[in-house]
Amino acid sequence: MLDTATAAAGNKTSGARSFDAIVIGAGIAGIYQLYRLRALGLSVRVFETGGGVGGTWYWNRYPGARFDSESYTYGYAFSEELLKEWNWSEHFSPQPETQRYLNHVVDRFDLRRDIQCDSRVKAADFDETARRWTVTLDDGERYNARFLITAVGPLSADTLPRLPGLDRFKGRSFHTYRWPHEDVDFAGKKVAVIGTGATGVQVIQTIAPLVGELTVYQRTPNWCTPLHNRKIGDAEQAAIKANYPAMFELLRQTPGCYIHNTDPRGTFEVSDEEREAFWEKLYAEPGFSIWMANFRDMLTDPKANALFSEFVARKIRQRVKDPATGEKLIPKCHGFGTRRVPQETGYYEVYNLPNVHLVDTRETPIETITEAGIRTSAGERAFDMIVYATGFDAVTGAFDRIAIRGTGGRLLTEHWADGPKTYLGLMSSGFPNLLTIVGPHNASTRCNIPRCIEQNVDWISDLVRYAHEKGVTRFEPTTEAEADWSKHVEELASGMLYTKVDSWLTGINTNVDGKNVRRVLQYQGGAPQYRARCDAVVAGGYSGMVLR
Ligand code: NA7
Repeated sequence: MLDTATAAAGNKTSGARSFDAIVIGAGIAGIYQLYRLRALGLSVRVFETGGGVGGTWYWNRYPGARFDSESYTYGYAFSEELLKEWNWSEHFSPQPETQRYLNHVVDRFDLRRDIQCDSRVKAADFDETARRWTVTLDDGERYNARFLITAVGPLSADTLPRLPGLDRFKGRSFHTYRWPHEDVDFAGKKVAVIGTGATGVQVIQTIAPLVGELTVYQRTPNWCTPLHNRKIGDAEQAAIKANYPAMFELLRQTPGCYIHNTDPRGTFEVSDEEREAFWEKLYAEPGFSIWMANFRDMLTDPKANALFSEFVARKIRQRVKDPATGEKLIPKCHGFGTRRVPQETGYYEVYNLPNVHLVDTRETPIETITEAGIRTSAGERAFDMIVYATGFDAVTGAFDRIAIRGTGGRLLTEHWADGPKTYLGLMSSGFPNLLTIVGPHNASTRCNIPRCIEQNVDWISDLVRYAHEKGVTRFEPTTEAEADWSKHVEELASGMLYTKVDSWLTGINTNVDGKNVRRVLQYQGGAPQYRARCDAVVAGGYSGMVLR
């Protein structure tokens, strides 16, 4: 039996069917987009699949889910009052607090009345005569609007492993994204976790002390580094708030809008002692400093990358008592930082516990899920629960799950069949009046995401206001501008080591047909450069676009 999150109190609204704008998704992006469009005096309806608001932070309620961005860098920056009144209790906020925060924002700005939950959009069709989008929900209800804005998130199309027998298992099983709303009791239970990405790591380190026995099925180990989370005391809280203006200014300047900035030195420009001391310092620092504030050539020079990977490998060997298990936990096929770096708290020490077992599924592949548990080539183990921490059809997956048809009835999935084609990662040719917050080719998925979301939303809101004021009823990028942007995005990524590695960052998902070819999904020039490109388009009178 596969458990799924049950819808919490829904709030289906009725009434008007025609709006100035429709937004798909009520996560961080959709909430802020609604706020901005409402301020322009537009009529807006937000459709949200979940039973409540929050997107990522509504669905991912698995044990141990928390930020890996510093909390105070992650909250919305658009309202000084909000910044002043909200206290983050930890440097890296746990999911329940983040969900409370997003609900607080929705209520504080009276946004809930325009958000329709329990409403999955299954199709969107552009009517060329009316120059409007018609949106169809799962239940067949239809709505229309001049502007359609997707705020569907880069990691919202969850995927189960492609294994036989998933439905046969008699115990409880969950994908981490579909975690039940009620508490799950792990006491004394035999639990399996499949998947060791950022999510699997958070689950594993959290439930290991609670369960009877834990078996981790690992296909590819990752380079995990310490999060160093801690509570925020009163004095620190006051200091963080006093520093907000300077901090947000810094976030505007760093490539990923984190408080961490790339070290300008090259790995081999310093002495061995200096390098070692620098890396020890990074390992002892909180958050993504080790990934974002490392030497400038860490993610482009294979030799620099190999040397630092060896440094992290030494840490893993020191922390895991059994040498054979330690070796299994050290990545051999990719270097540090070429996949998303999971941030951990005692993750490696979990494997020193007598009730925790590690199964390397490359040595002994999973053959099937059985009624009792999991069978690999080495035999069967019985479980009470199976946790699928098996990730997402990333970035484009959520778009693939909606039949979005532009001019001539062309599907967006067809337009993107050989890889995304976009202008600024915000629009595609042949899909007029459609705007994609955090779309492919956007800087957002390499970013402290709310910071880039705010930029996307502000840019989109300015365009919508411009169109509204000037009586523009149809806008879209030219095919030339789209081709140029797509080429620019590809060029920026070339030479980066991550492009040669399979992961969600390169659009690989072994559980989805057609997602076996590596793609460039992210704008790699950094957020400041991306922002400048977006601003230049506006300064050029929306250059590269046709406005009618
Ligand atoms: P990830 O990082 O995509 O991790 C998914 C994990 O599941 C990864 O270890 C996969 O192994 C594993 N997986 C997927 N399918 C299978 C099958 N069929 N058999 C065995 N193992 C499998 O997703 P997360 O949810 O952890 O993290 C997503 C992002 O959320 C994260 O980067 C943060 O940004 C927040 P693989 O590595 O593919 O061999």
